[in-house]
Amino acid sequence: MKVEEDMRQSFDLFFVSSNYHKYLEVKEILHSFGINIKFFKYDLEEIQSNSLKEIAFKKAADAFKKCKKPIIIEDDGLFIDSLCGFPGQYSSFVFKTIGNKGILQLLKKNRKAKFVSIISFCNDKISKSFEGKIEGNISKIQNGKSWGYDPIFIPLNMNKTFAELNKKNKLSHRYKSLKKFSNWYLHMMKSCDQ
Ligand code: ITT
Repeated sequence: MKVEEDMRQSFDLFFVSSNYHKYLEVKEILHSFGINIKFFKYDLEEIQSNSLKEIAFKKAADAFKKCKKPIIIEDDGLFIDSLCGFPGQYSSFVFKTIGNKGILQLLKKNRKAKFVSIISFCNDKISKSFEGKIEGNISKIQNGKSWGYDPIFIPLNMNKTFAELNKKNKLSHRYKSLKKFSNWYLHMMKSCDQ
């Protein structure tokens, strides 16, 4: 009953992105926390910055200006230790250019990496961000069929890539940032109602 109430309260929330794969994961994860979202497909403006948080903040402002409803956006990065954090904030561009094949060719022994997700919420009064991280390693070859870097990222203490795991949405960087967001959002919606 409580979850149904929360879902009704959170109905008018949009996920703004050009990436449908991200939307499907965000939708499934938020649904498990009792929050419904709708997709607003839009190619967000991305500033050049070393900070994912700053990029996310600007993306959220751009998304709210366009959508004119409460929105969330996400900015992600894959940070590889031996490449001094590359591709990091350039993950989208690097995937479209050299792709997983190119990344694998750059790596030798040290394969440590982490995925970072920043979820930013924005409405007419509030702008707020939530971060989630997952440590792991880059595989030696691509394993499994999925989107983005999923076929080459192995979460720490596991032996399968994100593409091969069926529980990705219960442990990913995205799951962690959305969990923090959901706690805050449901609390805020509840206090607005009182
Ligand atoms: P937006 O329109 O939402 O910005 P985008 O794809 O450009 O979509 P990002 O800038 O956040 O999004 O891109 C980071 C890139 O990192 C993304 O394009 C994927 O290639 C990759 N990526 C992010 N999260 C991933 C995940 O969970 N699994 C695989 N690849 C991921």
